[in-house]
Amino acid sequence: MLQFIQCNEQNDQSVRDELLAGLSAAQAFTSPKYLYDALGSKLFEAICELPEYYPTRTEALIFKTHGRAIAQAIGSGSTLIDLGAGNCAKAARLFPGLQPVQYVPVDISVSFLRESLQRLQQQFPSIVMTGIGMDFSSELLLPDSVRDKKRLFFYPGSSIGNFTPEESLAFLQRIRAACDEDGGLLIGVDLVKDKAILDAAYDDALGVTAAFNLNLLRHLNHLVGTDFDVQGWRHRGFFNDKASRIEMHLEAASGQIVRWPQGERRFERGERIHTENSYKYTQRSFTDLLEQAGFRKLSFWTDPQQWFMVCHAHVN
Ligand code: AVI
Repeated sequence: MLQFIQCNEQNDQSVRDELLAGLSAAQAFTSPKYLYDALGSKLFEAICELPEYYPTRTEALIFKTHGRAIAQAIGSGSTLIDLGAGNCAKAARLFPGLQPVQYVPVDISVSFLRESLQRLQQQFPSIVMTGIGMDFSSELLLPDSVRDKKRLFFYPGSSIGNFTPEESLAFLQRIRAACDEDGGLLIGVDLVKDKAILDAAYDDALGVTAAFNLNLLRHLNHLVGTDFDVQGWRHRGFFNDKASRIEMHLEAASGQIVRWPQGERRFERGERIHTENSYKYTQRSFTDLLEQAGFRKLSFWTDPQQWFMVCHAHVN
């Protein structure tokens, strides 16, 4: 059985209001979710192929090496809720081991899920599949057609790092609240490591991450009618070890006046727009966060270099 549901769609005016408030702030900023228009999503896929960007392949290695132990820790028959499912490929690799009863991919737009889910349903006809279009970063109200028994929330790729620690705690608490006594979370988390490795992963030699970051300006021009000139801006991506996070910024290469229908702003040379954070954790700091959110019985799997971690957190 295959079903598609669109939940909370943000309207164009509230997107414009949110973006212009960020661009007009003393320290300009935008939410990382605006990095992902059609081209941005393709550029992110290209990032995942880069030699410098270790998270994707390291997480895949952990699932390959420890897949059996992970499936054993979780057990079969779950309601697998895939947050930020994209093309559903990562979750599909878990189906043989986990044997979920229902698969619920969630992504910002339900139309994005349609094609992959139709293909997957043909491959796994016995799994009930319910695609949901929802921005789950601020609320997690699942429709009644999602079974409430043994929910397993799947959040791979270290996307939790793109929330601030406060947002992460609130997000994990919402997941905890949406689980029954047998529920849990399977999550990928990027770990603190040598600064040179982190810096290279977010400022690669080919300039793909730079293109991904700069493409935001084209997306903003489309969404709010700004007239950003991409050529006038430079990508900055580096590890801030005090805050334990990668920071991505766009820096004005020379003085820039940016205009939009009801306003404008001048950026001096060197002034920045903060476009993304990617927090890096230690096993200890992430354990604290999970315990604070109310999870118990934690299991961890990592790679030989301890660069990345997959964690299963059970409710009881
Ligand atoms: C999606 N997210 C986990 C990526 C990250 O590593 O924080 C986004 C990214 N930004 C630059 N490179 C990749």
